[in-house]
Amino acid sequence: MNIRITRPQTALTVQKLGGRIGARIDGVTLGADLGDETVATIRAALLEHKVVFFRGQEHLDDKGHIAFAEQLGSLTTAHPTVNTGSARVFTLTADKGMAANSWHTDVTFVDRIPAISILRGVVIPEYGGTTNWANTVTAYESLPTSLRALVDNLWAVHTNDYDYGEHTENGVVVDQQDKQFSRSDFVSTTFETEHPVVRVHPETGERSLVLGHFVKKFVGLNQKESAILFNLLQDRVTKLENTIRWTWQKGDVAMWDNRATQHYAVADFDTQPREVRRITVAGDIPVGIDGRRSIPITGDAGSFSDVSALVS
Ligand SMILES: O=C(O)CCC(=O)C(=O)O
Ligand SMILES: [Fe+2]
Repeated sequence: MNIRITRPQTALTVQKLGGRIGARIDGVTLGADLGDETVATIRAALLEHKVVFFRGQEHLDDKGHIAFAEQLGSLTTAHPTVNTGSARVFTLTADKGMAANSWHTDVTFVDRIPAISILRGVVIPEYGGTTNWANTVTAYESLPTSLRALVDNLWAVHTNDYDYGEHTENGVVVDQQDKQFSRSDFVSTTFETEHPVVRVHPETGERSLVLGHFVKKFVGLNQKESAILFNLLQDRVTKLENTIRWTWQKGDVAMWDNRATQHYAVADFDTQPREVRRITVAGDIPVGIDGRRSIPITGDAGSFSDVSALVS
């Protein structure tokens, strides 16, 4: 039976889970019509903690998931290139142990990087299949001044047509889950975008590192130099103290600020089935410290995400 909870959700609590990232929000039943105050509290917790987790949301179906997400902003389509059978829902299913097991920020190959990703655990394996998030704001803030000076004026080219083998131990295609869609689907339209390596967050004003596995190279550096610098900076992002690891239960919802985090799904659940579904809230085009916005080089992401209402 589907019970519509209409009680006022006053008992909402935010429990910090890690020193640099992560909080659990209790006392809220996600869905439509949460009310301005509840939505504002959730948004504030997200901006502060970068990823927030909700347990016990088994009642949520795609419709309720979408209705919840719409209260946080306008939605993107499911994905710029991959069709998983729904206009809005990006479904990731696996039973061969595949996962997005490489550190990334979602969809950075387009200019309009999504603002918020909201992921719901639908089928959860008995063991393994955790997801990790890293805080890209604290990663920037903890850089020594010498490295800050280096990255403050640096730009990077991001693409969906990168060398997947470089980022995984066995060449498994990242973001290609099981047999659902192939690498050729994923790169059916090639996107390339130049982003500042340091972006200024549109809501908090915080500076964060924009890196992750879609980075192809740094502007002005060759491949070898790019790889060395990428690894150096990326290691700062993924330092364990800068991360949080979530062990999923069915009905959990994880929501992350995609402008301030990277994430990594651990491919250690053998052949157990795993299914998670994502709804994505549109984001604006990143702005660097000097006020310059990211530049699309190849591909038009207009149909993925409409930024006309977001860009000032
Ligand atoms: O499977 C997961 O836990 C995360 C997958 C992922 O990278 C995403 O939903 O953006
Ligand atoms: Fe992702």
